[in-house]
Amino acid sequence: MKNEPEYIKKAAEVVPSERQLLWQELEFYAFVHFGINTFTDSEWGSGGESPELFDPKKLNARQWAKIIKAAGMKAMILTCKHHDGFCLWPSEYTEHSVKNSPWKNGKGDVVKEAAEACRAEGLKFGIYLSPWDRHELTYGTEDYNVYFKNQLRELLTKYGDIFCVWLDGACGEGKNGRRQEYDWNGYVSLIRFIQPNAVISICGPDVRWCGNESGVCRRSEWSVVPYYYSQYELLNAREDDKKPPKKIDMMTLDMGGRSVVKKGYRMIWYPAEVDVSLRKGWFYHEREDHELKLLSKLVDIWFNSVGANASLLLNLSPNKDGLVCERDMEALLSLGAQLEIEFGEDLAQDSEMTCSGCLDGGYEASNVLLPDKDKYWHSGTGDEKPWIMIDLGDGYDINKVVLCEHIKTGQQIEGFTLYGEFDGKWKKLSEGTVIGHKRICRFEEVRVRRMKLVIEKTRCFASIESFQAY
Ligand code: FUL
Repeated sequence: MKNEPEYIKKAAEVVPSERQLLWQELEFYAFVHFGINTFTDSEWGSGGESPELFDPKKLNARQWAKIIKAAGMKAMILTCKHHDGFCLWPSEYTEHSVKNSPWKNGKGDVVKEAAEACRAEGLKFGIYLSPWDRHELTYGTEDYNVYFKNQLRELLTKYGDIFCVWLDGACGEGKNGRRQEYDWNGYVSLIRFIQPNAVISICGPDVRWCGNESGVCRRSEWSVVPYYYSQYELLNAREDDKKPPKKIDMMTLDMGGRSVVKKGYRMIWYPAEVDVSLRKGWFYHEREDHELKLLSKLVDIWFNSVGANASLLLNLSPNKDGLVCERDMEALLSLGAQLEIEFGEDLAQDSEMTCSGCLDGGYEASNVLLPDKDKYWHSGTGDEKPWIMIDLGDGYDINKVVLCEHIKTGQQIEGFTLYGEFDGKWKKLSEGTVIGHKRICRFEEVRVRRMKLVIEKTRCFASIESFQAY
């Protein structure tokens, strides 16, 4: 029996909610930054822009959705209202919206078009609603909370299923700016009540910001982290002396390792999301037409997030016409094509699996080859270094192994080594720390028949839900 301290056992018992599990499956989805900034060529609008400026004559949300799908993404999150307060839907609660724009004679609704396009393409749809609002006069008073909840209610009731509500922690009011006491609990209750399956990201309890906007996550991206991280952005969004204490740092490298768990904090399931833009900025600017990320960079970002126990939120910036321009489209389609090539055929499918041992009652090693998410290998709790071995039946050229932990039973694995057998000797192919929802091990292509995954360190037991080889 593994003899671990109580704090480790407790951390190992933390599991995701049903909505987090559903979200986790998406892995790769799109942000769409579109709004008044698209027409003023800015990133942060002042709130003083005239709705008359908004006129995306060729707007085609179906084009966005088709590109998103072809790039391999599973959902779209639209900036329904950015910091400038301009609403992409005809909100009842403000005049600052599409209803006072020349686009479709004020009869248009971008949120509706985007939500419908997503459904037509089989994508999930999510909303970004900026808490910080530079236009709304009630901002800074209790009335703003009423306003914000009214808007949330509109968005959560009129556009079908919403998979995510993305609440941004940014605020640029500065020292002498307006201060808003946000009713976070009220927002959460409302969202839970209307759309219980929606995750609330960033300023919310379900999905954590990875800490940067450059597309990198940690070597050990723990999904189980101290509760206080879920409060960081809430405090940050106020922009005043109640800013988060310096010692809470969203950029810290170790968010959930043993040295953190040891301190006895309350731990929660709070997995990471990497948000990054295809372009330099979030909104479209012609001057940035030459600053798109290269395919190799995008592929790296994908592997280093989706393949490192984080999800990837990649941003598209439709232009003034309301279209994703040609070069952005090409970049995204190439990414989709590249991912298809990388994951053409899972060579592990018909293999034979053996292991160091397993828990009785249907937890054998061969489960890792079954698509059923509830079938997995469970090492039992007695083994210090459990292992699982795959025999592909013949030698195959392989450069990637995909590993998934059964996160429904918590995140347990702290370290692993992957070996390949060459002339009867085991050679290291890859090693790593956490596995979590997904870990993709990439290595120089080798011809190999047998591979062995050794779990070097785990909290209570080891579980593997899926083992794939490409
Ligand atoms: C930030 C915002 O200030 C940016 O404009 C953008 O929306 C990004 C995704 O989040 O906090």
